[in-house]
Amino acid sequence: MDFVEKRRRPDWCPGCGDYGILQAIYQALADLNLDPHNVFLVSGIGCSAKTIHYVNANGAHTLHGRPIPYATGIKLSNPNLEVIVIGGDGDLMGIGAEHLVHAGRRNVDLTVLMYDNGVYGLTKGQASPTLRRGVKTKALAKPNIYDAINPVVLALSVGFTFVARGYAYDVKHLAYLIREGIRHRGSAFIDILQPCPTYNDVNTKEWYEARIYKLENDPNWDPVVKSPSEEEVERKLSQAFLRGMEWGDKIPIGIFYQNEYVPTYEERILEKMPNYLKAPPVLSPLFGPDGSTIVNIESIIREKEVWP
Ligand SMILES: Cc1ncc(C[n+]2csc(CCOP(=O)(O)OP(=O)(O)O)c2C)c(N)n1
Ligand code: SF4
Ligand SMILES: [Mg+2]
Repeated sequence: MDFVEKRRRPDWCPGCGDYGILQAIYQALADLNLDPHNVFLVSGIGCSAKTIHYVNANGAHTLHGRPIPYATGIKLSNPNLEVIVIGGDGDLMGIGAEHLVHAGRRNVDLTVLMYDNGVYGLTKGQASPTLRRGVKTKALAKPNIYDAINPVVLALSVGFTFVARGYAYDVKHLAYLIREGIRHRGSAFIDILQPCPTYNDVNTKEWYEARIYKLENDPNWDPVVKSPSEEEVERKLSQAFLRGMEWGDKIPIGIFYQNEYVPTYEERILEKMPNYLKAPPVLSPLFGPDGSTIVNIESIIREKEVWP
């Protein structure tokens, strides 16, 4: 299938971390040698959400907070696609937090990339749910009075089976994390520390680079669950939580946890519909040979008594 090349150019502010993330996405997709027509990026609304227009693949720019349900529908109707969710920290930790929680429980084979800049960039710098209490960025009149959500700890708590954190300006390392997240069988969550030089003058490039370190530089760090034993899962989760809590003078990046022994949502469906992968909904014909619709939605709706 020919794919029309998208030619839109990024219009993020100079120095925005989103440029680094975009490069890492390009690198990861190229490394995996994925065909553009087999990749689907789904974003919410925000500066981060514009990413889908700059990648030569399928894309949907949806509603603020709703990229996860949209992506879940795409993946379940066509399980052969690599579906990647692009969301801001407002998108995924604020208005869409409930969707993130339930994505973890379901373990749908999605890769969620969260652009974590501590602010609502597109709407001019209000505090996002990841901004720490007491922090006053230049866009805030007074210091933030809310406590912050820790995205890594939240993702671990709700059942994501791959949890990592990257840094926008370390493109090579971030590309590696995105690649591993896409390869992972199950729901992957990557928290991406992303400087926003326009509105967040606290968590800057210099601030991060004085603090971040790589988990994998510790030769004893092993985040991957290698057997389905409860003891091993508990041990790997506990060490992931402990490292995930670390924030301040030292901030870890890398893979915190990976477990492929949890059945994916697609595998759970297979138990009920053995033909699901061979004949997923996307391949079901909508029209018969005479052009009439095969699926009569009205009768389904009436049957369920949605309409009187
Ligand atoms: C339902 C709804 N509520 C509010 C908005 C306004 N709005 C647009 S983007 C945004 C916040 C974006 O912040 P974030 O998700 O962190 O993305 P960033 O711009 O920082 O990348 C808000 C509140 C909207 N578009 N739709
Ligand atoms: S407002 Fe911040 S996040 Fe948005 S494009 Fe500018 S620097 Fe990037
Ligand atoms: Mg944001």
